[in-house]
Amino acid sequence: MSTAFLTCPLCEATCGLELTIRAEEIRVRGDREDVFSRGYVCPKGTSIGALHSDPDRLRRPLIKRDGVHVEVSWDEAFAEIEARLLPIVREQGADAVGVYFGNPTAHTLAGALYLRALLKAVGTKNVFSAGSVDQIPKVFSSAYLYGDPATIPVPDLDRTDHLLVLGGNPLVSNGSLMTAPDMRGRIAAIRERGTVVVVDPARTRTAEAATEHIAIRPGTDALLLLGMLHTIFAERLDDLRDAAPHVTGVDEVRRIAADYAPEIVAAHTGIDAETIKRLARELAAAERAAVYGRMGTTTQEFGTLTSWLVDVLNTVTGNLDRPGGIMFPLAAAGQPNSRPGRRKPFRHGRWTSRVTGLPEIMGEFPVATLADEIDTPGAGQVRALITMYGNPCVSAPNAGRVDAALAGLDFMVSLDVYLNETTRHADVVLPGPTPLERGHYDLLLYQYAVRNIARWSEPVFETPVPQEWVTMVRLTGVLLGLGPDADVAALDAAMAAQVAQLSGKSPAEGLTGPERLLDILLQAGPYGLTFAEVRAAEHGIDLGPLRPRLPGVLATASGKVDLAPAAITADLPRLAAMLAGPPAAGMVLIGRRHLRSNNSWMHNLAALNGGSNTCTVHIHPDDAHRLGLSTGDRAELTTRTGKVLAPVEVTDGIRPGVVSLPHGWGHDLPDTRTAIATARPGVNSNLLGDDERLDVPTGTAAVNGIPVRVAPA
Ligand SMILES: Nc1nc2c(c(=O)[nH]1)N[C@H]1C(S)=C(S)[C@@H](COP(=O)(O)OP(=O)(O)OC[C@H]3O[C@@H](n4cnc5c(=O)[nH]c(N)nc54)[C@H](O)[C@@H]3O)O[C@H]1N2
Ligand SMILES: Nc1nc2c(c(=O)[nH]1)N[C@H]1C(S)=C(S)[C@@H](COP(=O)(O)OP(=O)(O)OC[C@H]3O[C@@H](n4cnc5c(=O)[nH]c(N)nc54)[C@H](O)[C@@H]3O)O[C@H]1N2
Ligand code: SF4
Ligand SMILES: [Mo]
Repeated sequence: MSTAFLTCPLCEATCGLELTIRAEEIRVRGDREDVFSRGYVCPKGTSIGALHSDPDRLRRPLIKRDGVHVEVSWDEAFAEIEARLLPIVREQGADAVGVYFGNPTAHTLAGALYLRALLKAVGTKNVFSAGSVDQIPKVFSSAYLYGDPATIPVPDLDRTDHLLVLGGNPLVSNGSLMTAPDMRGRIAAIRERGTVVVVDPARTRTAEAATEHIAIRPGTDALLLLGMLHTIFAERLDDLRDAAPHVTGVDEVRRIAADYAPEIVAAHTGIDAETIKRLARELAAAERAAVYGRMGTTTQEFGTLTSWLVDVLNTVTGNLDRPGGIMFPLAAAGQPNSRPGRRKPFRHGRWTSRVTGLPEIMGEFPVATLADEIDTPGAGQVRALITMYGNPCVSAPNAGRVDAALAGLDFMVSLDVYLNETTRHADVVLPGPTPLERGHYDLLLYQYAVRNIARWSEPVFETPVPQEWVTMVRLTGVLLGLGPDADVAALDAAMAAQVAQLSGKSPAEGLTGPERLLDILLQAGPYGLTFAEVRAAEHGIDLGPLRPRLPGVLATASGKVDLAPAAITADLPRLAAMLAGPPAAGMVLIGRRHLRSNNSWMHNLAALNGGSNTCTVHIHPDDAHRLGLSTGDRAELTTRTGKVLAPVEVTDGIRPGVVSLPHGWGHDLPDTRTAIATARPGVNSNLLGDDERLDVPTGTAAVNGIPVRVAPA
């Protein structure tokens, strides 16, 4: 029997796990000595052994021959990629190759450290990621407020007395853009000190644990927040406190809010004016308050405006960069805003997408336009695709169209561990190690942690497949024209030498790969740690509570927080037009998550796919009665792009006029290899997702608030 400690890479909470390994059996519990998670674990974390042992998991590369995926050697796989991908680049140019990377990229060191070099080697403008069905509006608004897309303040959960959550369900999701294990415990602690208010069309678990739940009409959060701002200015409750010298644009925000009196926005939001005023007064009165918005505020039609207004409210109530308010974490490694020296202010739209003219943001186009780029002939048409750690056939809007587009490609290669809805289209599939077979450090997520933390976790088992960074470097070599057997060690060493030179730090002898890069980044980081020190602390290193970082954290041209950037306020007329029209009638569709799901890819574990984790339509009793639907009936949901049939669950946990359907299901497609998921497939909610309903400034898909027709099947 042996014991091992591991950072769970399955969501943003970064819990420490303790593994007990006896022969073939792996038992998992929370690591009670973890400096951050202190023993907390969720059902996904405890399934990490089952994930490691899943018989459906790919352990050899696959090539599609005559429509059937067969196992091949790594050399054959890379020879095939070279033979089929390079001619496309040569004949049609680099833009003919698209790249899509998905969510787990952010949860692995390979993704965090080796993706950029690969994208550079491809040299294509057609880069897409799951970010554009997720957090990009928050990234964008932060980039213009603070100057850098990675500079996103997080609620200082452990010291706040008043938390206002909009469109987030951290008790189920375990938190996002807010790395904070044990949200249940943290929310309970806030309630002991003060108040938690949840604004959500659904009465989620988080809403149930809160002091108050406000059931807003989807897509109207920007109006609610403007109504609150209006009250704060009208009643002279605004006070920036210590942030005041570092902020410009307050007067413009005041002018903007003047048009949005609570009485004017009430009908659209479904929240009465007195409640809006009370929410504003309570926020302003709290000594330490934080407003936090997540998926429901970003993946909706006004994602950018809403994300921006969340921070505006925090700022004018004196809660920016203040203990108990929203604060900027100081990560130990790899955080752009802790690098010394002047950084260039953020810009977007340096180029636009070929078919829909959408602006690039951080070198990416919205995934909502991926199918356009594949389907539309002409110079620069995407004819080959590289996907890694992603399942756009399930996760992207108008998924049916994405699926058809991928089927029509000339060549596709996927780095993935399952043969699923997306990778079934790949000509070559390259698997990677399990979370138990690779070293891990949460380079990205610690940049959003509610406490400053560093924790390394050592691989528990040897891997039967190459480490993913090795596969990525080898693929990079192919694209650089070095052939299928490029010297991975030499390429890696060259990369490390470059990073070392830029930072003036030298890695310890004997390290290679991500460990070597991490060593350099840690040494160059604000705490001057070394990889050896972090590795030695198997329960992590606590670097303390968040500390004020203004103005040094800023990279805007003015050197101040730009509270009313034109790139954002330019979208206000669209909101005003919505407000000028009548409050929306008709039903709308939103999404939901379950504690035992992880987007589209963990339904193949029996312990997670079952019980209350069901793919059903939640509908309010009033709507169900009107439509003649009861629990267990099947409903037909129809939108502009598609139609699905799913069982109904009548519940007063959802607002009238709104139905919810979880995403990540629809596992009944042919040619996949996920037996357990396929046996209980659910339906793909993104067949209903509209690739034309976007948050306009960023092109992020509004997967929430989709007009839908509901009828008995
Ligand atoms: N309607 C609707 N759509 C949504 C959402 C929603 O709320 N509603 N949520 C959106 C959000 S927030 C996100 S982040 C996206 C997610 O969108 P995606 O990232 O496209 O989808 P995932 O389901 O996370 O797929 C992850 C893929 O990575 C693979 N994988 C897992 N571990 C590894 C590994 O170690 N190595 C490799 N190579 N592959 C691995 C899995 O097999 C799977 O194919 O979905 C978005 N889509
Ligand atoms: N168990 C589990 N955990 C996960 C994931 C998972 O799939 N399963 N996915 C991970 C990923 S990739 C992410 S990005 C995070 C997401 O983390 P969260 O954002 O915390 O999770 P969601 O459940 O998407 O919460 C969005 C909430 O917004 C509400 N909502 C929808 N439309 C609106 C609106 O217009 N206004 C308001 N105010 N609310 C609205 C929904 O009802 C829902 O409760 O979770 C992560 N953690
Ligand atoms: S909350 Fe997230 S990090 Fe923690 S055990 Fe669950 S999946 Fe893993
Ligand atoms: Mo996400």
